[in-house]
Amino acid sequence: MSDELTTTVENTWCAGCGNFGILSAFRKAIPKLEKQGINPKHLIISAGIGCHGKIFDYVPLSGMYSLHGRSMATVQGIKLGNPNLKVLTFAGDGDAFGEGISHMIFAAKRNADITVIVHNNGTYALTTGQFSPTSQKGFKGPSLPSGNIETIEPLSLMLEAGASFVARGYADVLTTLLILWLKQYT
Ligand SMILES: Cc1ncc(C[n+]2csc(CCOP(=O)(O)OP(=O)(O)O)c2C)c(N)n1
Repeated sequence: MSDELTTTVENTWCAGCGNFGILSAFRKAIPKLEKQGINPKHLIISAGIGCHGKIFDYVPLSGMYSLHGRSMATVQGIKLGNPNLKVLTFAGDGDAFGEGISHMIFAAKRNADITVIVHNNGTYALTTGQFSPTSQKGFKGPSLPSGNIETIEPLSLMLEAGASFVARGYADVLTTLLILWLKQYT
């Protein structure tokens, strides 16, 4: 496993995108977790479809791409197949709280022992900026030129559904959040 945890795939995210912070935080967390006894070979990842999903190509970990809104189900399946693995998926906010919202609620309800990292940019980025369930009120995009009038609070929703750990931070804080979460199971 390379120290930098990089791959040869060209990064095509737009300059300044928050996805870079999440990628960098994730790369920093892996060696720290390894020191705490979590073998990266036993950390399996997945991703939905969207800009966020490209992160799957940028880290040399095992796993499988999923479908839009379905990666929470994919990692639950992997976990069921081998409960000794740690499973983690990256999801967009459209992915997690639009198309995949039922998977999120049921995974939280049944305490599925999966980690979901939501790249919450408040828009459907890959498909050019339509509003998503977490878009701020007033957000204007190609599908809603007059401005968004409704939003949801993802953390309260997950807590209400029964999630055992929820946390939210700016992309760079993720290293700490990841370690905190995974540590409680070691
Ligand atoms: C079932 C399904 N519906 C719609 C699409 C089209 N689609 C691809 S990416 C995307 C939006 C992704 O937005 P988000 O999940 O927020 O991720 P981001 O691109 O912002 O990282 C959509 C609607 C799809 N691939 N599959």
